[in-house]
Amino acid sequence: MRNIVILTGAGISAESGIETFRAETGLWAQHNVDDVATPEGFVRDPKLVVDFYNGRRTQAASALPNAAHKALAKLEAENNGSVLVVTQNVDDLHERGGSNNVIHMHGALNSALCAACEHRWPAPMQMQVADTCPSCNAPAARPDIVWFGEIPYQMDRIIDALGEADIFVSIGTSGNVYPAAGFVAEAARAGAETLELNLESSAIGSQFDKSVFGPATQTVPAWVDDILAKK
Ligand code: BV8
Ligand code: ZN
Repeated sequence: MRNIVILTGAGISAESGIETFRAETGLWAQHNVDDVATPEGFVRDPKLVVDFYNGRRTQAASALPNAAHKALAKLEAENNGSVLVVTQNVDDLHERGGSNNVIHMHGALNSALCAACEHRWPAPMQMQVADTCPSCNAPAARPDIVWFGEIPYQMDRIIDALGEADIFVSIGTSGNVYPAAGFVAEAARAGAETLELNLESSAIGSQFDKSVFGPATQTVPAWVDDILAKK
């Protein structure tokens, strides 16, 4: 039995055509993060924020899962032990690639959240600021996204899984955003082997036992084949 926890970031979806955040021409070069990804920004200009996520929802809907997403689904199906994907991504490419055990710690584009009663419902492709909650009727709809300063989802489940991991793999994340950037240390403390798969070393690259650099569509299927061969 071998329990595997995988943390993914924007890099795993890059080859599906979804922009990353911190690349020179990435999302944070085009938008001010304080305006579009904080609760304060949403209070100041809700339409700007809703439109930002409407655009990203449309982009994600036309993207397809790539070989890296599919390889992780194969790993989940064939590993002798649990496989949990903890993604910082708000697209649904892991699910469409075939993974079932996925935690969206930073929320999901295809979900809407009521700021008044916390009810969730499937987000329409184009949310409107005036959308009302189908449960309590309050005009308090917001994208179901964890903004800076908010607490990521399902932290208890993630910490438990890291504590039981035999292998922790970080794929396509720059290691700049906490608490996700702290997971490698948590997993190592619990005795897991740690591996980074990325185009280049991340901000926390030195904390991993091993690193493999290259595009996720190549490194992830190769790693999955390798680990399944060691069954
Ligand atoms: C919290 C919304 C408390 C979703 C996002 C000072 C020090 C330490 C921490 C803090 C601090 N000041 C504030 C904090 C906390 C803050 C934080 O970390 N700030 C940083 C910037 C300093 N964190 C928070 O506020 C979090 N909440 O801490 O709550 C708490 C926590 C736990 C328990 C109790 C209380 C909330 C964070 C949520 C942020 N939400 N955005 C959205 O719009 O999508 S963050 C944003 O960054 C995205 O969500 C994204 O998921 C996340 C991480 O980015 P990456 O995925 O890594 O993307 P990036 O572009 O950076 O990197 C891409 C990588 O891929 C690169 O390495 C590249 O080389 C690689 N790559 C590219 N192409 C490929 C590839 N790799 C392989 N193949 C390729 N083809
Ligand atoms: Zn409500």
